[in-house]
Amino acid sequence: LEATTLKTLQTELTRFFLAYKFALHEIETKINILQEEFKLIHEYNPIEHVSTRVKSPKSILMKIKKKNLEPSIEAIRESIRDIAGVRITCSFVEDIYKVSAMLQAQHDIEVIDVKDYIAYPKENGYQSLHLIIKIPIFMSDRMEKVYTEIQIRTIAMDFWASLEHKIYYKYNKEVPEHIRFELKEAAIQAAELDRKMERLNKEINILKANEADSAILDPTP
Ligand code: 0O2
Repeated sequence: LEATTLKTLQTELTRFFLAYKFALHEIETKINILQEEFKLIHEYNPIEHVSTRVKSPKSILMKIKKKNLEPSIEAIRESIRDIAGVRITCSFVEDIYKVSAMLQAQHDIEVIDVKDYIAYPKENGYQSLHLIIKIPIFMSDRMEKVYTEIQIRTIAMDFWASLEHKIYYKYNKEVPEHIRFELKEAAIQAAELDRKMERLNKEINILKANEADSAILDPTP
């Protein structure tokens, strides 16, 4: 290959990955703003933590194979929509839908697809809400709309998904039937735990609201 061809390819690849990094910066800023403002207005933070990652070239190659894609930058850009990934861990299930609605309401975010694996968990028990979006990023000479996948889940869903991911890798995808069954059972238990914590939170909130009401009616300390 000619030196100039290689140089062009290098620039193209650098730009390719940078676009995803910039998209993640944009979304992180949006989430920080929502978090800060929500805390101020509602005295409550629905987000436990946020992480981002750009998919590794190796994982991109694996997806090209899996989807039988043409190995070109254009095909990858259009067909692999989770190269930029954001994971938002929320406190409660209802927070997931609140955060999702707040993001979807932003005009520069174009919602391409919503996969609700909470209402419809995957066969193995996986639960999360996935938003596939496009976000514009502005560079010195052009604007580009970049696909990003936002996964929103509770701590319990994240705990399950992280460990399930590890177990699958550890066993090289040859997981025996009883392990698959128990993993699914664990996912159901994680969902039960979520419902229990949400119920306890609601009960406490009612107690707090009643206390606040009686403090107004009876202002004596
Ligand atoms: P990684 O290592 O997290 O990047 P798509 O090709 O994306 O349109 P797909 O793969 O069916 O089709 O999309 P889906 O179901 O939205 O899943 C995308 C991502 O969700 C995965 O990315 C995982 O991060 C997560 N995910 C989906 N299903 C599972 C699951 O059963 N277990 C766990 N632990 N995570 C899951 P990657 O690229 O597979 O992996």
